[in-house]
Amino acid sequence: MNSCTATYRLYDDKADFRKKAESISVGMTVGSWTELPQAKRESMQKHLGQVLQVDVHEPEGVQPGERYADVTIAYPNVNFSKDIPALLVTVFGKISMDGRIKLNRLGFSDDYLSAFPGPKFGISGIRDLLGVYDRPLLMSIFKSVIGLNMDELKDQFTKQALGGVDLIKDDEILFENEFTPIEKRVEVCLKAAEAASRETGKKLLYAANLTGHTSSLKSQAVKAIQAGANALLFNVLSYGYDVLHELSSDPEITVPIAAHPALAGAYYPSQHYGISASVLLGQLMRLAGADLVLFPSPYGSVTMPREENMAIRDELISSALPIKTSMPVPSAGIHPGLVPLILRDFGQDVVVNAGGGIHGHPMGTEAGGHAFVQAIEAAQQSIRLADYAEADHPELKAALEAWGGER
Ligand code: 1AE
Repeated sequence: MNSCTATYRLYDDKADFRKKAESISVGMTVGSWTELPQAKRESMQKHLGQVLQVDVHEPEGVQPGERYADVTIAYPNVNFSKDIPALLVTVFGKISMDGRIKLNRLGFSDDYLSAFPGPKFGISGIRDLLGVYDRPLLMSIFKSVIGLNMDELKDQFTKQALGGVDLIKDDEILFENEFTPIEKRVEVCLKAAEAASRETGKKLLYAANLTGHTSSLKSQAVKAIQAGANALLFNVLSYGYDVLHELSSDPEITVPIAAHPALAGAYYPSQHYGISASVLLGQLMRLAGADLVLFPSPYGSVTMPREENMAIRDELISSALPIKTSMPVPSAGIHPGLVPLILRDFGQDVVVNAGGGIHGHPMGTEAGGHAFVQAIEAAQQSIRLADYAEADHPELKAALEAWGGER
């Protein structure tokens, strides 16, 4: 295939959708077709977009506002360079502002894909780093850390680590600051991780938030890695996918990158406008090289319809792409009572991720981690959480009393 494809859903009560599709395929490629002289048409032919499919949805009695068509258009590779900004502007630049239209899916040509090495680690690489192959992973999120000094930060890190988590990530709102600059907090936290590991017997990855001006990100990342960083967190949408692509494919960035979804809600929730969650948080995150991808779950505090959530998961783990898979991290408002649902929907290759669901535990942060570990043990053995809690697992019991159990 020497084209990339884009599938849109267009809403209109009356439009001739085929005509609309033709006008997109021409307007977003050669600009105008009928007005071109014959000689020019011949030279422009290789650039012309092609309508591949138009499926109109207008059942009898369709209500005003509900008539739509799913339209797929092929865009010749020759029109754009092999980077995500060029593809996005080609397939959804101007038309993203032209009426009720949502970009629902992308199709990548082999030629285009050849410019994307994808995640350096992916699911298998992260498991190798942690030495954990037979269960979901558990991640804890630093909370209320703005303004903390290094000792206070270390204290919170240690409590999380002793809770038995596999990964700890910075809060995405912790930026470069004078009290806990990235290279210092990496140094302090990783020392604390070593000490905790001696007690828990578990390895630990700490994803430090990479922030600052775009031009300083690489040097910040290298500084963090030289200080011992073994993972990074990155707010992809505020910088752009190309920044993640450059970081993830840089040979000097030798650690996994966790992609945070901050700002994604500005793009995907509308039925009529924007870019679907599975393109934003599934296809593009993986293509740009995210090893772990955070996104809202169907069950927590910031929810997303289950079907959309499963579509993200499918894009992250699909074997259709010639690059490594990305680890799904359904997040926001996760507590131990939700673990059976997470495992039902994501299986074992998932990171159970919580901030408030760990620090807000009635017996404290460390117990919060233990409660999740116990919930994962129970769910893996198909034991009801309430039964497992009664069998001498007081941390899980307290968590279920605080937040409720499986539904
Ligand atoms: C969807 C991102 C979730 C996130 O980054 C975060 O900080 C969640 O915190 P909790 O678990 O909701 O407290």
